Amino acid sequence: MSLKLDCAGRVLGLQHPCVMGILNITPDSFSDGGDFFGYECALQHAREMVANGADMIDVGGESTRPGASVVSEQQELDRVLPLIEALATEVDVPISIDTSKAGVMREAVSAGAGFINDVNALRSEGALAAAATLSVPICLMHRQGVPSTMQQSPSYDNVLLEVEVFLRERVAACEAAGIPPQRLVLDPGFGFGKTLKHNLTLFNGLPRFVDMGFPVMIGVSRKRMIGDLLNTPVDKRCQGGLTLATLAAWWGVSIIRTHDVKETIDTLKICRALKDM
Ligand code: 9MG
Repeated sequence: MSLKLDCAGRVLGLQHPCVMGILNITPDSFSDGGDFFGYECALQHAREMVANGADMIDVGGESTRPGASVVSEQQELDRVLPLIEALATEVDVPISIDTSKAGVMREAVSAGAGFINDVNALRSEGALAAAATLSVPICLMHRQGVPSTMQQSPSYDNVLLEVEVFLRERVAACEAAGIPPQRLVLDPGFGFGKTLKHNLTLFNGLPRFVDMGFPVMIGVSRKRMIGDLLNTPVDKRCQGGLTLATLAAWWGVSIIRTHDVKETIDTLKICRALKDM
């Protein structure tokens, strides 16, 4: 596995786990309740995450939370492009675009994004072909079902095996489309068409995904799996997320996607000190 990703000229070193700060520009975003909706607020929040040490920022204009409403390509572009343009000149960390739409991928990369985070693993119309023309890394995430119904009755015979097979198939599709494996990052997709038991099984299986030979990314920040385990509302799930980030980093996960940047960075510093001994 390569120990760095070239994100359109901004290099993300993967010798140690990286922190991806979440910037949702949606009125219904999952865990910040839309607090950062609005250009100025979002920009300020991104600046703070970078000042706190975020290694990259993930900009999303369409919520992927269960039951979220769908937005048009134009709405998504109107939300994300001004921010990507501003961030690309103001900060020097890679900017990721969280989208499944081919048109948004293209426009975001020409505005300065250097990484594509696709929760639909390039299965949307035109996405594979678009990603093949853009020389940036891509995160392929597993999801069962679609956001509006994915949590209604998720079902697997063997969740670990099925997620692994899915990711291998998507890697093969990327290779067939001309996307080199060095540009791929894999994500088992916690909370996307999974029960608590599925999520826990997948989490325990993280070493198996790491062994696939690609950088692995995870997103568990403030998610329901933590709320279910701790019986806590969204704003009281940071500690649970840090525990999971610690375990993931210990097992070799490369990128942690989180709302709680500063706390996650502190946690990873402790892991790194122990690993480097
Ligand atoms: C956009 N988004 C929300 N949750 C996510 C997760 O777990 N992984 C990735 N890659 N993206 C996510």
